[in-house]
Amino acid sequence: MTLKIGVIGTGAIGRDHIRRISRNLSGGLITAVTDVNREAAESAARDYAPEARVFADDRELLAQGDIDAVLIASWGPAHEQSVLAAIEAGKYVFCEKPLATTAEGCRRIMEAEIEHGKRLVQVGFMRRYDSGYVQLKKAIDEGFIGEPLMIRCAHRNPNSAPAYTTDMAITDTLIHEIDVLRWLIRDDYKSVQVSFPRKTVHAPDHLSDPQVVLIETIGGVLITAEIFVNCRYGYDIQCEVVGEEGIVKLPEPASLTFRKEAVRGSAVMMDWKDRFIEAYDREIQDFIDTVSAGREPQGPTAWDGYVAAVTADACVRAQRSGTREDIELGEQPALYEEQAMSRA
Ligand code: NAI
Ligand code: ISE
Repeated sequence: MTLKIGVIGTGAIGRDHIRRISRNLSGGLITAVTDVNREAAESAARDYAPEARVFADDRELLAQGDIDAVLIASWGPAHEQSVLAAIEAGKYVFCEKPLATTAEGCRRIMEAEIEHGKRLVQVGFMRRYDSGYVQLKKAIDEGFIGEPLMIRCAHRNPNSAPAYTTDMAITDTLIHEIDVLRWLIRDDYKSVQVSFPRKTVHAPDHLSDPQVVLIETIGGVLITAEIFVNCRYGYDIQCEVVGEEGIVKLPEPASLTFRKEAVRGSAVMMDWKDRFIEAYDREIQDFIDTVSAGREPQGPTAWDGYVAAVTADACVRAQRSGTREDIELGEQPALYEEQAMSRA
């Protein structure tokens, strides 16, 4: 079966997902697109999905589009409304992070899914599909380093967009670590604290950059996560897990090594789109294959989106308070239990 997909939001990543579904992946066909910027939707359809009809908005797309599933890649604040409308229409949903910009919004989505009676939603936390993180997880699950004790990680971007703010370092950027680390060590978070080292001259006035987040898990693992979005030199994702018997480290992405003019080196990627290209392909292929077979999506769930939102909220509070902030998740609904911490 070919899965007919409607795309809501055709900016940078929406357009890229349309390209990958049309050109690289199998089993999916983009039949409908919409964007508040109609020209963006028309151009994405023209370039990569000539069969797609362009709709005025998400409601019209859901009501009139010939679709089995939607892929939501609009601005974060618009996600909740589109996800809820898609669930109401009984469509499968692949939603880019964040699932919603508030924990309450994520709760409303879980309630709608529970009411519907089965999981329809997969959240775009693609790092769970990255082969490096998958290797890390396998080593940890097999006890290769014994019990994990500490994690050190870094999320660095060469530069930030003018509208990027201090709390976006958490809600837009650290959110990937927030999701992937709890999946990696099958543990949830207890508290967070944020510290601000000396600010780089390359950050705009309104942005505190870099930041260091200290996260404690319920099991007692201590995580230090650096976010540095004007590091200049590249897009660099680091993760090292220290265990009782040894350490494991996220592999560096494959890159040509060279020796030239008395230098031995290798290039550092500059763009997140390239660094996680395989992971984006895999997560969306998995979504297409699973829901085409009539099964519930097996990637990150609405509960995972909710946990990320609650944790991000605590980090933003910690940025402001300068003290430790506790994390309270409440009970995990039964609908999400069997999948807890699994995939991929
Ligand atoms: P963007 O700003 O390039 O594109 C967003 C698009 O959504 C724009 O074309 C805008 O006109 C459209 N839009 C806004 N509200 C809308 C609505 N109500 N209905 C339809 N279209 C609407 O942003 P970008 O970088 O493509 O990010 C989109 C989403 O994807 C964000 O939530 C972002 O956090 C996420 N993202 C995820 C990444 C990942 O690594 N998984 C990487 C980059 C972005
Ligand atoms: C962006 O929104 C993403 O999701 C990228 O994966 C991330 O690395 C970047 O820092 C975010 O701004």
